[in-house]
Amino acid sequence: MMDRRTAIKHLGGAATALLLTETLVAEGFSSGQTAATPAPPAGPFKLPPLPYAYDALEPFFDAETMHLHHDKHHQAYVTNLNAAIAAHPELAGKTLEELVTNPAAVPESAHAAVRNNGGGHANHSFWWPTLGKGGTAPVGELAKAIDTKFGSLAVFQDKLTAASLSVFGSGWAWLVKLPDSSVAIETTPNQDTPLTAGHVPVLGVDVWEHAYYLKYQNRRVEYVKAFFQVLNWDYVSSRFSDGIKVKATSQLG
Ligand code: MN3
Repeated sequence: MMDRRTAIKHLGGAATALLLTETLVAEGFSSGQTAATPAPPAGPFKLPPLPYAYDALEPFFDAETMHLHHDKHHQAYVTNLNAAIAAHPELAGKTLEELVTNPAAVPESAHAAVRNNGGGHANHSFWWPTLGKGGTAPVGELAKAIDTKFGSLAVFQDKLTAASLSVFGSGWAWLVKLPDSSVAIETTPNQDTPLTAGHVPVLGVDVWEHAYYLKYQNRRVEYVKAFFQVLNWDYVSSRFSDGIKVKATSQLG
């Protein structure tokens, strides 16, 4: 018995067109007037794998939230950023850091897409490795910088918590390294990143509801407390000491 493709070769005219259409539909392609949902462009940006198990931060950050947050929300930023690049070929070849630190180089029609999705990809790529339960306090140069600025770790944690609660709607609270190597707390709305202002994130709290609503509902303060339980102080301290600019850039690749 002939399969469909062999059959098509033996037919002509309208019959071929009809069979071809049916074959394409059967194989998952759209036909005629039915608009296909185009497959998202495969690159150039990729979702980095979560650097630990989805349940590694239990019971503070639950596995279901981690799946949704990483696999769906972060993936969506990557997918939408790739779509923006595909629609603006002049952006091809730019690194993520170039896109988020130099908005002037992005055409007006791509500004919002790159700001939101490039920022979302940068912020989340930065964020995942800063979690993971390593150490209970900053060490080395970061410990000194926090003490110099805030007086103690406890005061810093109170101020970062207050900053996290002060974000109206969606955004982030950050500890950043300033060009003079001191540290400061700042907040950004939506997926804006401190990198755009030349400030390098040291650690950050994602206060989008997608980060906590399943487990904590409207109790953002409990989520921020949980954040401090899963913050990988060893990692953020070593990033700070290692020449944070270089590390920040490589993390955005
Ligand atoms: Mn998020």
